[in-house]
Amino acid sequence: MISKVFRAIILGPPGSGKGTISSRIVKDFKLTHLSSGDLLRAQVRGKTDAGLKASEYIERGGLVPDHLMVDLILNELKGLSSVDWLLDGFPRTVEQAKALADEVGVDSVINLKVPFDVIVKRLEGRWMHAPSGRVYNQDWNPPREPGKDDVTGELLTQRDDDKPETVLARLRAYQNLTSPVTDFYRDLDLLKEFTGTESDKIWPEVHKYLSTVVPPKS
Ligand code: G5P
Ligand code: MG
Repeated sequence: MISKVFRAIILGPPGSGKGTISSRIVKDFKLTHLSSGDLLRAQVRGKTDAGLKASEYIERGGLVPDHLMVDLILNELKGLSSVDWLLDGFPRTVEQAKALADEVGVDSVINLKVPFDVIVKRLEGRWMHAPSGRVYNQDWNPPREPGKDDVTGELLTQRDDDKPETVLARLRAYQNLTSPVTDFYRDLDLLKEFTGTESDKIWPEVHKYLSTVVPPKS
């Protein structure tokens, strides 16, 4: 357990490995993982009002409107039993970053920098276990049994927004709207950037960095 509150954010373009690195952080540093994309997909599956509104933006590879996203995430954060968390995929615009800052402070912001051509290739091979958010890749980290989740044995699916044309729209949205979020956190002296093409090489660096900033575990 962590002895002092620690709140972190992981940023990076679609497919940069936020989910992959988050699952390793969560395991080693005992933070609660909150992925905005997983949260949205659960709302879409549950056909909630928010899910129905969000789905049209997600399908096109655009960003869900700020007010909807901010309400969803702040509400979810209030309901968490843990005070130590890792936000993955939020904030995605400067407006969202400001709305979060108005409610709660963060201690560290990790930014993954992975070239876009590497990303497009990766997303073609992504499979996921939608209920848990566990991600696989048919070439890089395949499930033990083809098409099935390692933990539950349930069927894996592909994300509709991983189609090549939607991936390009997501990368454009990232470039136009999400890149400025890194400047927001750089100005606050919270940003730590990691550049590379392989999560297995980025992860030891993230681990080393977090070990210097996360308060000792009791
Ligand atoms: P999401 O769900 O947040 P994205 O687009 O930000 O979606 P995504 O696609 O979930 O990010 P990731 O988490 O960064 O990517 O990457 P990942 O899943 O860990 O890895 C991608 C693939 O590469 C996997 O198959 C993995 O196994 C493989 N991989 C990882 N590392 C390596 C490696 O080293 N080598 C190889 N070969 N493979 C590797 O958001 C979805 C949508 O929801 C909305 C938007 O519409 C968005 O498009 N949304 C928001 N809208 C507004 N505001 C927000 N805050 C929003 N949040 C979500
Ligand atoms: Mg993800």
